[in-house]
Amino acid sequence: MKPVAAKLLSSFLVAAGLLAVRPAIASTDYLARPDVRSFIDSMHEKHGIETSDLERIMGAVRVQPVVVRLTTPVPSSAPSPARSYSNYRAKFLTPELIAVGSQFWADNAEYLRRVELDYGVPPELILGILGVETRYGQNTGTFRAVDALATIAFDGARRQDFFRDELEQLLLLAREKRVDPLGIKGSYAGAVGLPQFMPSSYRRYAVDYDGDGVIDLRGSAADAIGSVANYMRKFGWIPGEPPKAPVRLLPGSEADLVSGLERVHDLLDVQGKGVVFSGREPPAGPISIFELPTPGMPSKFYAGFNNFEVVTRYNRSTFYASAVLELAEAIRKAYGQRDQAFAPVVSNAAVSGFGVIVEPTE
Ligand SMILES: [Ca+2]
Repeated sequence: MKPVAAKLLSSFLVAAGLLAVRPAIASTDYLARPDVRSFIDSMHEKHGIETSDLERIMGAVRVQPVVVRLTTPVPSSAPSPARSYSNYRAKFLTPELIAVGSQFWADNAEYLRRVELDYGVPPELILGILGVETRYGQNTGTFRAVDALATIAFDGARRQDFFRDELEQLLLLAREKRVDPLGIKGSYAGAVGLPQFMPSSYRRYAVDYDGDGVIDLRGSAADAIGSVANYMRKFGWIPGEPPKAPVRLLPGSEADLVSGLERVHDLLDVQGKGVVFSGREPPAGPISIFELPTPGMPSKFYAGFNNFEVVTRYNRSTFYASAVLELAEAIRKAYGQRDQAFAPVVSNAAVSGFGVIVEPTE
């Protein structure tokens, strides 16, 4: 394996080399814009980054019309196709992706074992997320993160403030990592690396898990694994608790009970309204009731617990979190690692004499 420090240096040189041979595009127009100027001024004042550096970076931004298109909501007047969970899950629950995930588990077995001990997060959850996000690194994104973030921040249809903040975070991240921000690649929304962290999450939650002194979510599977586990733990993953359970609702009670992502229900309350749970005993705490619809078929309904909400902190979607958990379970079965997905862990996060799992020491 190539040392990461050398890799960073070479990617910096590649970026610099590209800049030398490629003429800047539309730089003067972009730098003349008041909103871009004000961003540059605030980056200089808040963080002390040289104005000339900021002008070099922002002057090199290539606005990406495709990014605007991909991030612009469809007008509500347009006919919207009925949402189908069955179609959504079919993109990920493929024999091919399950096989790649199992191989990824085998290749990174040591880190995935350790991560469960360190963070109390089961390996299959990490595999579900990395599979849905980037197919284990096959699709980490081909846009320059600066282009994607600046395009949405200054020419996007919505959430401009959010993406301006992420652009700020990206420039700070590049400074900390001592790489040229123009060399960082990501998705059309500026998400980076195997786990597709936004720059703010990268700075807040990413960890160096292979211990080489560098955090590298694109080149190090170990760093990606540790970082996703840290993210899940920080957002409140509770070791050993199931994320969701299938439920049966009384006919006609759907409108009253389905709450989507919101955990607004009390267990006894919904049981009083005729909701029947299957599987293990539901954990304590408020629950959501969500629906996975497929046109032409009866909807499936589930109760979402704390750990389901944690997965949706990665992406606010019941489809997303459900597919992640299904993929996780399929890979765990294929890998033949355990009898039960999301089983309680015994860890150096310490199980007390009374069987209560307590916080890991860091
Ligand atoms: Ca590392």
